[in-house]
Amino acid sequence: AQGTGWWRSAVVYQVYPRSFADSDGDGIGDLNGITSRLDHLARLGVDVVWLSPVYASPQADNGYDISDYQAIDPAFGTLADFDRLLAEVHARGMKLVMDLVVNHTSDQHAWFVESRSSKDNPKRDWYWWRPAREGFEAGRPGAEPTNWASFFSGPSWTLDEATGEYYLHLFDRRQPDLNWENPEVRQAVHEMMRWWLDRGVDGFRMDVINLIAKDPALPDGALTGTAGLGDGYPHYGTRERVHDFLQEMHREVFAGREGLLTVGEMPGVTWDQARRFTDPARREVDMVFQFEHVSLDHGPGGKFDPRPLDLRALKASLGRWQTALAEVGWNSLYWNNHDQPRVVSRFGDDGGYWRESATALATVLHLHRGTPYVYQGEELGMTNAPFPSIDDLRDVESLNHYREAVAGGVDPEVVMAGLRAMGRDNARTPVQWDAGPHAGFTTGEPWLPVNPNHTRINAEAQYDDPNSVFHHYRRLVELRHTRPVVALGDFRMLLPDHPHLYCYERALDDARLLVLANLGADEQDVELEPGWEAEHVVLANTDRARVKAGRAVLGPWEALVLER
Ligand code: TEU
Repeated sequence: AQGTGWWRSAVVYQVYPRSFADSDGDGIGDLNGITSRLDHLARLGVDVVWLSPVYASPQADNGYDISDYQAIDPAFGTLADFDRLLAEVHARGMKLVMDLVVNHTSDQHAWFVESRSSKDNPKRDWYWWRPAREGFEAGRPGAEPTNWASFFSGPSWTLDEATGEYYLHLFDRRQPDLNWENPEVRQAVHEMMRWWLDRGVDGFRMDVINLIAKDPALPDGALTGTAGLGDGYPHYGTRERVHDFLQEMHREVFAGREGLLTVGEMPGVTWDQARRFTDPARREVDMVFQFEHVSLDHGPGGKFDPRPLDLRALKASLGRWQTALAEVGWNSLYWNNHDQPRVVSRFGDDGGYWRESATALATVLHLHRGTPYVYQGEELGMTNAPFPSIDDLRDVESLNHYREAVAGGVDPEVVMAGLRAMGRDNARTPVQWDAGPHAGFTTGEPWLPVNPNHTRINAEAQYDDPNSVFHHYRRLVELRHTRPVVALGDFRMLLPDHPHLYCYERALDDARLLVLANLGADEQDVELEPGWEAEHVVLANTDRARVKAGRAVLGPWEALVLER
């Protein structure tokens, strides 16, 4: 039922260009920097590089606000630099997947500049323009056409004084939403996608693609408790119409092309919806990024009010997705990306058990069924950063949240604590290549300071250490490439109610794989099913764990993989 997708045994590595490697000393990572570091990725053994946006952009949201889809931002280089990067990726036997950000453009995109210029501009209908709410004077609080909250704080509508109408932006006001109901918009996007595929790229990661189909009636959402704002999600998130758009995109762009990868980023998507999006027979996307497992530690006040993770809830969630997509569809597997705090700080222990917890979490994730994604620096065990004050943060989501929360009377130190734990800049500090100045990322001043722990945590120190986080990730990638049971085997969760152990079995024909991980600081004793012996251990993250007489004893954050 899975078709024969090559990506079932592949591992994807995400590059966030701004923070990967800077070749020209301006403090901002760039395409030539990425090209110069490709051997790092080849050494890790990954199959695909997903590049976060490098298109022309005012950088209000670090490139997720695009002003020209067919140009490279000068901060990142030129189209010639891009072609060279692509050729070098292909020369190493890897593929390159682009970020596709088409729920919205930048407010500086020529389409929006035209659209906002007058009410009768031919591109007016390319975006969502609406007058003030009936009975309200434009510009007054509450006059927004709907009560929808933006993902980045405040209302999702901004008044454009020139024409006296509001435009919709689910994210920042500098990211106006495209109107996908307009066929001209869809054709323009398809044409742009074909242009990149013709250039040789191997697919797309589609930004918030389940949010592109809005209910044209634009109803209000249920009140959320923040200053009259409502939850618009039911009216723009994962609506039936988005399946039409994705199937049309498949016909217009992907049909007849081989070897591509498409992954839809889908906030709020449920497993039953994901199964439809990724059913190969429906020709929509190969896999989706879901958010359930990275929302389990959100508290009553939302993502910036985190609570400790309950491991049982994590197992219930990931286990349910494994079961739901076992016969039809396909999972993507991730702990980290450019929007999430670093997993070793979030679900692990970035103090005393830094190496053990980084490698245990990696083991648990990578041996599930699905396609794993490694976010730059995760393979080095990079941690969250200190961020002493709000002046040290750059991310638009964090800055907007701080402004709104502090204006609403919340203690600034409480807000900072939430941002330190969950803010997106944690993922965006420069990659730690070596122990030298700015971690070898740049010869200039980095746009976001390097984490001071780079003197201890860096790539150079790990290449020569066979027990490093880097080599553990390398071995996990290798296991997927060499063991069909890792790529294709059935999944069975063990000990679902245990609060500290994460254990499961994979099975394909006669092959069995057993994963045992202690995600805590106390020693754990696991009783093994008959047949498992010490000689079956194929991977361990310490040399201390013991398998003997039908049991395994796992010390703090120890993980074992057995195979027979
Ligand atoms: O993110 C979409 C998304 O829903 C969230 O992860 C979001 O980043 C935020 O954390 C909500 O609290 C995608 C991109 O990955 C993100 O970088 C962009 O800022 C966003 O879309 C808009 O393009």
